[in-house]
Amino acid sequence: MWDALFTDCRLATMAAGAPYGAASDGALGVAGGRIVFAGAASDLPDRPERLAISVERLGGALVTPGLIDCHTHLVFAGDRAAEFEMRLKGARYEDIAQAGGGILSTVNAVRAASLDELIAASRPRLAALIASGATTVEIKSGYGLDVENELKMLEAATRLGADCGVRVVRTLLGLHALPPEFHQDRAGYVRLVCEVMLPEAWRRGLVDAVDAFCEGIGFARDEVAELFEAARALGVPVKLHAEQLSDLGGAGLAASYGALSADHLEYVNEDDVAAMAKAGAVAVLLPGAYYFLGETRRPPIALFRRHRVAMAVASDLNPGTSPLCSLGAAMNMACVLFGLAPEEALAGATRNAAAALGLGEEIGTLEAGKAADFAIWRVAREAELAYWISGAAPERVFAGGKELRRSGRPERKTQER
Ligand code: DI6
Ligand code: FE
Repeated sequence: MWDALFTDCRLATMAAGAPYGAASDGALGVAGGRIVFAGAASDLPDRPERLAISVERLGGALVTPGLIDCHTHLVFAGDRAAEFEMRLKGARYEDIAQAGGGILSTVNAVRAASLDELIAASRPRLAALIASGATTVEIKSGYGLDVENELKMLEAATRLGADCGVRVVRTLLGLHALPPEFHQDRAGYVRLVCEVMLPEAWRRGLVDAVDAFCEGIGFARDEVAELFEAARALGVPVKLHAEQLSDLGGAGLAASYGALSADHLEYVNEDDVAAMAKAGAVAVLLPGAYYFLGETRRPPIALFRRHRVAMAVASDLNPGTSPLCSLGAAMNMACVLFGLAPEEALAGATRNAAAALGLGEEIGTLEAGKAADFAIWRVAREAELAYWISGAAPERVFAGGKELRRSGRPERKTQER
């Protein structure tokens, strides 16, 4: 017997092929935390009551894969509202960074926080993402910038995932900014990240991928290449913040290392888009940062489509450039600001986001064999998921077949037969 069977619903399976991969009179079967059936109710092998312990009719609701936020910096302490005020008065993000503010002000707050304080400060942000429908969230380090504090951030991310019952994918972002103590010694810091920070995080099982900020105010291509060599030697997957504010050829470099994704990409050139297509790297679009920084140059969506580069959409949740705790809002911005179709935005927050995390076999679509991560939405049209500026609210969210408790609403008892 299956554990649960949901019927009388529309399934947006998001399996590759038709938009939404929709089944209108759908059914979703779950057993042992995995999907055992996803398709038309007429294809069920037996009568519902004979198949599952619990059978629920969903009254025509829409069921989608659990959303996947494949790019966040949600573990941090403090905030950057003062910097926001400075920018509104005309200061540029890059100038604030160069004057020692920006990322480094969050580094000071993170270093001063204990592990428990960091977890407590970050938990509401993860809870908000879950309330927006997320069942998998990637979290980057990058505000510790020394071995002890980067490990503390990765530990906080690990604990948050376990506490909240969602899958958390941890990315080491040691090359996010140059810490003040290495001001005269860039090469020394890059060496520390490659030779100590990454191997130590990997040895402790605290890291799933590595990332770097390849930018004029971040790190150069050759410094990133050094990190990617170290990651390759250990077998750690790589991804890259590339071409957010200028074109340094980061996306091409990432592609040459078989990166899972290149992220931002406002300034990417066509050769590098072609290289990404060849490498199968996902283009992760981060409209929250584009919006919050008041950028005007959009990522080249038409080129991604033409070269068949898969596009993901993520929140980039961080205190400096994207204080955004809703994946639905990021989907809305991807449509309004970048011109994605609503089904592209949903694919970007499900199937393509899974690929950007190297988890395409495990999550991202409603298909038999995958984890039973899904969300139920009381909407009449699929496009509504990208329509609300603040994001649509899922009625219920399941991760690994278990219903997640959401703030303000007691856990719902499943109807037993
Ligand atoms: N790009 C971003 O948009 C964030 N990090 C990065 O590499 C910004 C991080 C911050 O300003 O705190
Ligand atoms: Fe980012």
